Amino acid sequence: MKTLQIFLLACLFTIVSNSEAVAQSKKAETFDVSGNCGMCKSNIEKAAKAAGASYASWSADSKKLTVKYAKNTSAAKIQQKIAEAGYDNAGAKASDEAYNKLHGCCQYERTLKAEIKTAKDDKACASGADCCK
Ligand SMILES: [Cu+2]
Repeated sequence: MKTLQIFLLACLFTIVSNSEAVAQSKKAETFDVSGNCGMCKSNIEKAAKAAGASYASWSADSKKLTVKYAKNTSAAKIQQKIAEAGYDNAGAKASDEAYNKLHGCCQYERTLKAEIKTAKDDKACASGADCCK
């Protein structure tokens, strides 16, 4: 009888510690990702999942992406992948090349980039903006 009790206790312990490990290995994060439309939503979520996120949901209204991921990836990796898909986000900027590849309706205003860049931005100055003076 005592052996059975120990066995059951061991089982219970294993179940509890396993579920704790699962809970700890899953992280959820929400950050800004620029974009316009439903096509952007699908591109952004696809990129996040390609980077290893188990869950990705982007809102066109709030421009925020919520991801869930385990130890196989990180927020930085996910943000990098989204930038590679052409979308500026809180952790990484898209290259002009990636941005230009986006469908016309998806070429969002790059306000997030403007915030990150300094006043020395060549392109902004070429337009004769005040930052040149
Ligand atoms: Cu779009």
